[in-house]
Amino acid sequence: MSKETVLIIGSCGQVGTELTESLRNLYGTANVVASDIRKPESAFWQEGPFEIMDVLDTAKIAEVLKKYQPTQIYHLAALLSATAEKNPKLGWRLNMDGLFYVFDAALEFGVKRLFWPSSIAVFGPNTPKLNTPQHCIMDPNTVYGITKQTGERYCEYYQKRYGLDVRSIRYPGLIGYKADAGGGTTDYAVEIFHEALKHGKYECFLKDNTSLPMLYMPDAIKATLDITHAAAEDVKIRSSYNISGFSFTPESLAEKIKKHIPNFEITYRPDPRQVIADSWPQSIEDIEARKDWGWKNDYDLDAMVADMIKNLAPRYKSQGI
Ligand code: AKB
Repeated sequence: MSKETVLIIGSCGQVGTELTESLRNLYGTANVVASDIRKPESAFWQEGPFEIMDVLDTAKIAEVLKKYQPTQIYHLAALLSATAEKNPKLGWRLNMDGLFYVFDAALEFGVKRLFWPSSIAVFGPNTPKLNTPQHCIMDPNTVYGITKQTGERYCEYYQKRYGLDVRSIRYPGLIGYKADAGGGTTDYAVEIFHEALKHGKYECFLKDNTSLPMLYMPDAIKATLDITHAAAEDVKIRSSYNISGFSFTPESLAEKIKKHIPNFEITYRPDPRQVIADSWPQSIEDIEARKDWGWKNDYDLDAMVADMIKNLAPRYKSQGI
C-alpha cells in the first residue's frame, strides 16, 4: 500500500471514535490525524496526531491540510437530526458550509479521496416506508435531512464536474458501545442498553411501535471502509448508497434485552423526535451497495444485542452497578 495520510474531521463522535481506531489499525497511528472542535482527555486521543479544528474555520482547514497533506479525508462533523431541529440555522451552516469548505480544500490540496456520510434522513413522508429503494421520492422535512439530501446532490456534482473522488453511504441508526450517540432520533437504541444495565429500566422518547432501520457499529465501520477502499469504477453511485442491517421497534428491542436482563422494564414518553422518526423509512433496500462493492452486514438484531450486553456489562459491573 502506498503511503497514505488520513484526516478525520469530527473524529470524536459516535462514528469517528470507532473509525479512528480502525483507520489507525489499517494505516498506523502516526498516519491518521484526528480532528474535532474539542480534544477529549482520554488516553486514546493522546496517542496519535490531533488537531482542534472547527470545520467552519477555513483558515484552520487550510493550515491542517498544508501541514499533513492528507491523501484521504473522512468528513463526519455534522449536527444530527434532533439537534439540528433545535438550531436550524446552525444545522444548515455546519452541515452545508462545512461540506463546501471541505470540498474546496480537498480540491485545492489534491486530496485523493473524500468520505462523507449521508443518512436515511434524506427520505421523507412520501417515500415508500418499507424496503425503501435507492431511487424513489425523497422529500426530507427536517433540517438534517434537507442538508443530507443537498449534500448528496453536491457530492455527485463535485465528482462529475471536478473529478473529486467522493464516496458516501446513507447511515441508518447506528448502535455501538464504544462511544455515545449524540443528538439523533435513533439514539434511544444506544441509551436503552446503558439504562438497562445501570437501572434496569428505560423511558423511551419514541412510541413502542416505531420501526426504524438500524446497523451495528462494526458493520457501519466495515461499510465505510469497504466503500472507501473499493475500486473507483465499482462505486457507481456518487450521491450516496443505501445500506441496511435490520429494523426493530423500541418494544421488540426491549423484548430482546429482556432475554439477557429479565427484570428490564421499558416505558414510553414520546417527544418531538417522534415526528422525525415517523417521517423516515421503516426498512431499507440496499441491493446496489451489495452488487456494486460487495456490501454485506454480519450482525442481525440478536447478535447485536448479545454483543452490546457482553461488552457493556463488565463496564457497569466494575463500577459496582
Ligand atoms: C439521527 O438519528 O439523526 C442519525 C441518523 C439516522 O442519521 N442517527
